[in-house]
Formats: sequence, structure tokens, C-alpha cells
Amino acid sequence: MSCFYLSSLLIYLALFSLALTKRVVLDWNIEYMTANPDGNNERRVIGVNGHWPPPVVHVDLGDKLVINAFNKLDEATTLHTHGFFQNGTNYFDGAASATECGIPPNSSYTYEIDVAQTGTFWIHSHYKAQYVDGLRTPLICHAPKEHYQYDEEKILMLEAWYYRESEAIANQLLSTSERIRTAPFLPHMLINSVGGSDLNKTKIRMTPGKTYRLRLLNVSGTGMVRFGIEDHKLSVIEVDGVDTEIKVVDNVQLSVGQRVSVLVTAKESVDYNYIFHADIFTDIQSGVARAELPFRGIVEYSPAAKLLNNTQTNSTVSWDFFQDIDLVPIEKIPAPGVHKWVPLEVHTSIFDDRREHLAFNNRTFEPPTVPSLITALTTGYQAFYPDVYGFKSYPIILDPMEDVEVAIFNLDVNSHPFHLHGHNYFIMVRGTIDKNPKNRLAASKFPMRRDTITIPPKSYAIVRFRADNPGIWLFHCHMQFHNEQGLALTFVEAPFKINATTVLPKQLKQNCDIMGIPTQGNAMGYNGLDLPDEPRGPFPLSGL
Ligand SMILES: *[C@@H]1O[C@H](CO)[C@@H](O)[C@H](O)[C@H]1NC(C)=O
Ligand SMILES: *[C@@H]1O[C@H](CO)[C@@H](O)[C@H](O)[C@H]1NC(C)=O
Ligand SMILES: *[C@@H]1O[C@H](CO)[C@@H](O)[C@H](O)[C@H]1NC(C)=O
Ligand SMILES: *[C@@H]1O[C@H](CO)[C@@H](O)[C@H](O)[C@H]1NC(C)=O
Ligand SMILES: *[C@@H]1O[C@H](CO)[C@@H](O)[C@H](O)[C@H]1NC(C)=O
Ligand SMILES: *[C@@H]1O[C@H](CO)[C@@H](O)[C@H](O)[C@H]1NC(C)=O
Ligand SMILES: *[C@@H]1O[C@H](CO)[C@@H](O)[C@H](O)[C@H]1NC(C)=O
Ligand SMILES: *[C@@H]1O[C@H](CO)[C@@H](O)[C@H](O)[C@H]1NC(C)=O
Ligand SMILES: [Cu+2]
Repeated sequence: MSCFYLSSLLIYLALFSLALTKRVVLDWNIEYMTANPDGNNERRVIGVNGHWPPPVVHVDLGDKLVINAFNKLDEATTLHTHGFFQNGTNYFDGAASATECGIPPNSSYTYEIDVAQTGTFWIHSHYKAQYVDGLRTPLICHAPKEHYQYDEEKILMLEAWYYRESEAIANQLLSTSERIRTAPFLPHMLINSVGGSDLNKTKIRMTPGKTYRLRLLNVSGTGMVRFGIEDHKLSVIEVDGVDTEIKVVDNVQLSVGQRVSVLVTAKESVDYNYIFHADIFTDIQSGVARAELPFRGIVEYSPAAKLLNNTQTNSTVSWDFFQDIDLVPIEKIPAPGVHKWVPLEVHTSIFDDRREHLAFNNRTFEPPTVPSLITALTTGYQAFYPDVYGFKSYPIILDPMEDVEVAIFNLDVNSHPFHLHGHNYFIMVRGTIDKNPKNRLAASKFPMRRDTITIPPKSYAIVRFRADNPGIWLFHCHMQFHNEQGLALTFVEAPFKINATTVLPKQLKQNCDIMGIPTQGNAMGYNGLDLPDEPRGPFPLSGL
């Protein structure tokens, strides 16, 4: 009897899990198009299957997300699922020069991704600063049962948009001429790929009595956005795919790469509509120091309702710094200890190639010729030596299961959002670089975890993670142009374990072959530590 029950239960469970585990197959032709998202500037953008913006992707926990990407551009491309750990599938992380050569023009690569996390993520190109030209889209991973109840969800993809293509901007910033380098360039705010200063263009429609989950994503190339709705409180419930206990705030701030979900309870009456704010502050290079570009839209209860306060009045949203260190994760995980300490100083300076670079410890990143993953798999015992990955990819070797503490001292005048691939890190401490202990905030026993952390100017943060995911994982500033200027390094996590478990997809090697990139050897494609005349610089003009 009990045996019968047990077996039927097993069959039932098997069917149940079959039903739950579905394959979401997307065929994506990645191609150029033109678009005019704010009505003021038509330009070339990168879309998918003749559509721009690319489609929003919804998946459920346990799904297999399969993206057959075909590259119709005239340069390489990749797709990175930002925030996914890619545990055991490092070769689907999409980080060009780290985990693949890139998809060459007229070629394809199939990303087969296990959906093992829930929350708000996004998919974007990880080849140069290419996603800034429009190849980015939200990736929403639904839980079978969400932790909080809400009636509806709305995605608000916030973005600083440029009228020029990413490569032109990168070239400007990396110019040897100071005059060109510092010429201002201003972004324009888009919400869900629509922009313009006309309040009526961007509306969030709400119905009395309902509770909404707003999924906010900052997918900019640079900048910081703050978001608030006049006369409404926001209840933070998720950051970067980590569910949190509710924290009620007036506004949230998101750096590039970050995501925040908030619950908003609608008003009981339809008498008024309200203004929401999604202001950019472009505390970026280029002369435009800390410009604030106000952007407003309408939370609409009824088309007939009056706007509460007209657009001329000052905001009723208070703009405190959005402190994420005191958020409390629902899933309590104690912080790892410290086996390895990685101190990183962040500087911007003019280097001896006469260009302005950003650097960790004065080492400015340049991609290796051979992707580091291929090097880890093909250099035998030497995969344990940082030098085989090339000096300029700034490799840091981690032992299996080692606890790593990264201390980031931002000595720069800009704030930077640092993103770690393959992990969430625990935020231990954040503070200003001065002698006043009051200006630092330490985490509790179960610190907040996220995949992108903002560090303001002249401030520092200490984060920790456990090396429990063998692979090549980039750590970089998510401001795309800072990344292009060299603010990146490479964690080579448990190289011998990668070798023991990884078989590279055939397509990955074929794509390297097409691009003429060696599929074995060190950073330059030679054996072992043979790196003839490897250029190690450039170096900062002063200080070294
Ligand atoms: C891609 O293939 C098409 C058709 O075969 C060809 O016209 C085009 O030149 C190719 N593009 C590149 C960049 O190789
Ligand atoms: C926005 O819509 C309202 C009513 O629908 C209208 O009164 C107002 O003029 C519009 N504003 C603009 C800038 O078009
Ligand atoms: C996104 O984050 C960056 C800083 O990382 C910020 O400057 C920008 O204003 C933010 N928001 C938008 C919409 O760009
Ligand atoms: C507009 O804002 C001001 C300042 O917060 C407030 O005193 C006033 O009542 C508001 N106007 C309306 C129509 O509610
Ligand atoms: C908004 O604030 C500024 C500075 O605080 C003030 O000068 C201005 O009069 C205010 N405008 C309105 C409409 O209240
Ligand atoms: C990887 O494994 C292969 C076969 O087991 C071995 O020949 C090779 O030396 C190993 N490479 C590394 C980096 O451990
Ligand atoms: C990866 O998977 C291993 C084995 O299941 C697990 O121990 C580890 O915690 C995972 N790491 C991450 C970052 O998901
Ligand atoms: C980097 O260079 C700056 C000057 O450009 C110097 O002050 C600093 O000490 C150097 N930092 C490291 C870690 O070498
Ligand atoms: Cu930066």
C-alpha cells in the first residue's frame, strides 16, 4: 500500500517537475536598425529580429533558457546574462576575451542557460561598450511563489542614452588630445526605450487599491539614476536578484547594472495624478561635472485627473543617499571569512601612452588575445601562474573554496559601480576615506548580497565572496566607458577545477577559428610562460 503510494507520488513528482522545467528557446538575429527613441535624434541601434528595443525575456525558476544568437553586425558580439552565476557553464557567461572569443559576423553561438536564480536581471552584449548602442533587455526570473504579494508588476528600464555610437564616445574618451577628451557629451534619459521631456510620454498607470511591483533597472553606459514618485512611499523588496525584508524609502538610486524592486501601493482615489522622477546624475568625466538631468513622467490614475503640483514645482521626494548596506536579505547567509585579501586602489590618470586610463593599482586592463578560459584549459599546471593570462588582464588566482575579501579604495573623483561576474558578494563595510569612524557603516551578521556595488568618490567598500564557482570571472566598473578605459580585472577561480569539469562547446572554438584567435596556450597563444615582448604598459605618467 505505502509502496504504491510512494511510487505514484514519485511519478507525480516526476511529471510535476517535467512540467515546471521548460525550455525557453529564443532565436535572435542581432542586427543594425535605426531608431529615434526620444524623437530628437535618429541613429543606428542594435536590435533583435527587426525590433528595437530587443524583447523583454521572462523565465521561471528551473527553466533552461536557450538563446540561438546569430550575429548580423559587422563586428563581434556576445550576450551576457548579468547577475547569473553560470555555475558550471562559464563558457555561457558571454564575457568577450574572458570566457569566449565573441561571435564573429555571420556566425552563431547558442547560450544554454540554467535559470537557477529569481528576480530582476538583464541580458546585454559584453563586447566592448556595444550594449550602449541598444543591445540590452530586462531578464525577469519568476519564482514559483514570490515572497511578497502584489497585483501587478511593471518594468522600468532606466537608461542614459547617447546620440552618438559607443565606439565614437570610447574613442573620444581615449583620445590623446586633452581638448577632444574633455569635450562634453550629454546623455538623454530613456525609460523603456522611450524618451523626451514631454511628461505625457512616460506614464505609469495605476488603479486604486492595487499594489504594484516596480522592477527598476539601470542599463546605462554611465551615470546614476534616482527614482521616486511624489507623495508615494517605495518599499524595497529586492536588489540584484536578492529578496530583502521591506525597507520603506522615498527614493532609490541605481548605478549602472543595478536592479531594485519596490512595492508601491496605489492611492485610494483617482482625483490626482502624480509626477515621478527618474533623474540622471552624470558624474562622469568630460567636463560635465555632476550634471543633474531631471527627468519626469506621470503616475496616472485617470486621464481626467489633475496633476498634483505642476511640473514647475519642486520635487516632494527627498533625495537621501540610498543606503543598501542596511538592507536585510530574506535568505540569511553568514558572511565568508578571509583567506585572501585583495586591496584595490582606483585611480584615473594620464598614462604614458598620453591617454586617460582608469586602473586598479595602476594596472589598466586590456583584453588578452586568447580568452582566459581557453588559457586555463590548455596550459597544464601553468594555469596556476597568473602570468600565463597576460599581465594586462590583471589575473588574480583563487584557490577552490577560498574566502576572498576585496577592499576597494575609490581615490577617484567619480563614483563607480563595480560588478562581479559569477557571484554575489557580501557588502561588509562602506565609508568615506577619512579618519572619522562615524562615516562608515558596517554590515550585520548576515550582510546584504548583490552583484553590483556603488562606491562614491573618496570612499571605500569591503566585499567578500567564496570561491565556490570555478571559472573566469571579470570584476569591473560597469560604466562601459570606464571599463573601456581599463577599470577591470580577472578572477581566475580554481583553474584546475575548471579543467576537470569543463568541455568547451564546439561552436566556441569555431568562432575563435573564424576570428583567427588561437584556441590554446597563454594570453598570446604561445606555450606556457612564453610571452615574447608582451607589452605590460601603459603606466601612469606620475607616481610609478
Ligand atoms: C555575411 O554573409 C552575407 C551573405 O552571405 C554577405 O553578403 C556578407 O558580406 C557577410 N558579412 C560579413 C561581415 O562577412
Ligand atoms: C499632457 O496631457 C494633458 C492632459 O492629457 C494635457 O493637458 C497636457 O497639455 C499634455 N502635456 C503636453 C506637454 O503635451
Ligand atoms: C545609472 O547609473 C549611473 C551611475 O552608475 C548614473 O550616472 C545614471 O544616472 C543612472 N541612471 C540612469 C537612468 O542613467
Ligand atoms: C504642491 O507642493 C507644495 C509643496 O510641497 C504643497 O504645499 C502644495 O499643497 C502642493 N500642491 C497641491 C495642489 O497639492
Ligand atoms: C524650487 O527650489 C528653488 C531652490 O530651493 C527655489 O529657488 C524655487 O523658488 C523653488 N520653486 C518653486 C516653484 O517652489
Ligand atoms: C587538463 O586536463 C587534461 C586532461 O585531463 C590535461 O592533459 C591537462 O594538462 C590539464 N590542464 C590543466 C590546466 O590542468
Ligand atoms: C556552484 O555549485 C556548487 C555545487 O553545487 C555549489 O557548492 C556552489 O555554492 C555554487 N556556487 C554558486 C556561486 O552558485
Ligand atoms: C598609483 O599611482 C598613483 C599616482 O598616479 C600613486 O599615487 C599611487 O600610490 C599608485 N598606487 C599604487 C597601488 O601603486
Ligand atoms: Cu567607473
